[in-house]
Amino acid sequence: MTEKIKYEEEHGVEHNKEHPEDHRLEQSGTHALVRPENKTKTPSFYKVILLNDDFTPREYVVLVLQKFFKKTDQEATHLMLQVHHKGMGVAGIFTCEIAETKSYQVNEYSKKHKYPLKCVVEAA
Ligand code: TYC
Repeated sequence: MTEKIKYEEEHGVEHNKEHPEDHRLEQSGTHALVRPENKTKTPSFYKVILLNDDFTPREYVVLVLQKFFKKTDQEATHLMLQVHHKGMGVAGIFTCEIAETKSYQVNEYSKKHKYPLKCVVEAA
């Protein structure tokens, strides 16, 4: 598989049969470029954004980033400080359902611990 086709598949770009590379591949018969009539929607991605506040302890934010976003101690500390200084930061990029779930889990977990830490979801 060529880099062009790999890129197209990963980014949900339709192959252009008029393009010499795609045309050649189709003719060679080594790649099936069959597309369903009802085009399947490629998943869109969503950012889970962590917001700064003045009350949530730094250590708790680091813990949340490790627990829900599988960050290492170093990554979590770096991101927490970035959020602390800039006001917000991207904790991760996921498909819609996973992004909403992560955000909900973090917000609920923080409510339970009585901290105002908040996550929001935004299209990537
Ligand atoms: N600003 C907080 C403090 O000084 C730390 C903090 C960092 C809070 C990141 C939230 O998303 C956040 N304790």
